[in-house]
Amino acid sequence: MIDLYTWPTSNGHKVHIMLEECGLPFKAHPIVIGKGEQFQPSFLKISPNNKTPAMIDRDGPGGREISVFESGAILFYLAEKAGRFFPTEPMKRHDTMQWLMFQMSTVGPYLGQAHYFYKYGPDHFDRDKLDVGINRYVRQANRIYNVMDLHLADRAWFAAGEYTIADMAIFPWVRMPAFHGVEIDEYPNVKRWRDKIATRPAVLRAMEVLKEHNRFTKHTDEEWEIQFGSIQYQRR
Ligand SMILES: N[C@@H](CCC(=O)N[C@@H](CS)C(=O)NCC(=O)O)C(=O)O
Repeated sequence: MIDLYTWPTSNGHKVHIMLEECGLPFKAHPIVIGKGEQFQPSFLKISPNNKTPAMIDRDGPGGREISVFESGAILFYLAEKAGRFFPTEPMKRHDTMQWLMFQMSTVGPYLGQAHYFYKYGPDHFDRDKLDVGINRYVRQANRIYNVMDLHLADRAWFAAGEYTIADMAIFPWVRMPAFHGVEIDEYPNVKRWRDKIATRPAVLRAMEVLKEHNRFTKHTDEEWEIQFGSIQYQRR
């Protein structure tokens, strides 16, 4: 049995998708990041960077318990465990890995910063304090969509000519382009790819995981302080 400590955000969703696609039994334990549960000592033990998701597999390699943090590492772990969605043929495997790394190093971090400055920032700061960040990260978001759109112009999937963990990692990040100042119709290949994945039964099930916690209201002052203020930056 897999215990997944998670939250219904893009990084959580990619792991929910993989678990559902593989049919691996798991229990989702919510870590309420707006209340600071990511800083609890018990969570930091398995996720020292205080980020969701993190996973404990009671039946890991050799039947031993293992914990894994970082959503890309979790996808890689689950792919090896299930023997699915990460091709074994070397050329395909490296292709898949490079696009998984592209998600982890570029799509997630840059779009995440765009969310901070463009989507959340205006509720908490004067606009003139945000302009530098908005200019940089909304432009980066559009640059990244353009990279993806060109790549998908003559491909159905990101890597290996098949649906892999690279697609699962990128998909949740492009579900809400309005959060990072992107007009999806300007990137028709990304839109076609995204809309096809969105209808997969496993993906639909994955989007239900912890759905009751989904909220699109603005952060309260307390939530802001926890996620983006002094509580986030306390030394522990
Ligand atoms: N690189 C990490 C990023 C994870 C991440 O940023 N998780 C967010 C939710 S999407 C989180 O837990 N934030 C809590 C915090 O920043 O305190 C991964 O891919 O797992």
